[in-house]
Amino acid sequence: MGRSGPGRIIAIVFSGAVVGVLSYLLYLAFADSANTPQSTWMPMSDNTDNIHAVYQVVFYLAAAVFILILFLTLLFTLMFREREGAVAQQFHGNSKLEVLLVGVPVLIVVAMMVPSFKAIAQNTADPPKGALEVVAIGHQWWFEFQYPEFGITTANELHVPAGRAVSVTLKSNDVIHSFWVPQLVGKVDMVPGHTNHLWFTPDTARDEAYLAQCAEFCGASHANMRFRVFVDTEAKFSDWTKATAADAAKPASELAKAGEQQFTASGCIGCHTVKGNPLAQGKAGPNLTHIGSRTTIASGILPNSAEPMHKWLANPPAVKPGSKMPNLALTEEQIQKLTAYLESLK
Ligand code: HEC
Ligand SMILES: [Cu+2]
Repeated sequence: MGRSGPGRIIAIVFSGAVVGVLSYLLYLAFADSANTPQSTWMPMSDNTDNIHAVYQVVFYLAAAVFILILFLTLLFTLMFREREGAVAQQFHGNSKLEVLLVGVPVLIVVAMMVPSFKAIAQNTADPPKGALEVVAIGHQWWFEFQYPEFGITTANELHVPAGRAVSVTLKSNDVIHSFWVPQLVGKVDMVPGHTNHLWFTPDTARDEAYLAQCAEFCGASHANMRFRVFVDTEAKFSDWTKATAADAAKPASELAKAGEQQFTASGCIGCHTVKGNPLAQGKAGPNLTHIGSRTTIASGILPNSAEPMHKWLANPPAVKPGSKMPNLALTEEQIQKLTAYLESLK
């Protein structure tokens, strides 16, 4: 192929086709991941909208650079190769090209920098007045959530109202964790002895929870340290705060009553709080006052029903490696009582 005439056209078409097919295959490989529950391509709050605005600029610029460089590399390899009647060509000291090669990357960097600074300023600004205050505390390997305004302490399932800003104070009880709800708010670390802040305003209420997880390696069960965020309507959120601030329901069935006694006898009270039960004031584990109303247990890794609860109580570290809740060697009968009691804590 020559540097002019039909040879050049063949080289252009061939390079274009190869790069086109390659780009399309890459697109196919990743396109579907945009529709997964933890994809950042579906921002659902002001905070993630701001991040996504930057992400799109960076992504599409990077895609354009990738495609162009790939195309030119292939094209020049074909056009300027060594073959009969032609030597491989090298260029030196082309000042126009050099200005272009410095100028274009500078423009690209500026194009990414401007929206980045804008998003950083937006997301680190003070939260709007009247924001809902939440304190989130990272523990190995679960999340504690406190709502000072309502006197609520709960774990692993955060409820927030749609359309109202939520201001989260982040702390850690042990090592560094990171708070991340891909569709609602970007990562911010939870650092022991230091307080961080973030805020976001969820767009709309929906029944399905937003999946979230610790985003900073924090030990054996880091990957099992998940949580859920429920974005409720104002009315639903208000019902939830009332129900959750209340004392635990009194166990009704005989089995559940026996479970309440077992809860004391087995020493669960030393690590867990059940509001309304003066004996159960422990703080080392999650507050279990309304554990029966939650959708999941053990920081979102098991659904909340009798069978998984049974499995958890039988041997927590087997479900969650390294779990700070020890295997208490409970008998089958004790587990059944405890499960009935815990599931009754609505
Ligand atoms: C030494 C302290 C300790 C004792 C004793 C203890 N737990 Fe726990 N428990 C924890 C910790 C810590 C967790 C959080 C584990 C995790 O998710 O990694 C936990 C988690 C749980 C959970 C899941 C909570 C949630 O938010 O999903 C339940 C239910 C539970 N414990 C019940 C019990 C019962 C019943 C007993 C008594 C038989 C008991 N625990 C004894 C520390 C303890
Ligand atoms: Cu972690």
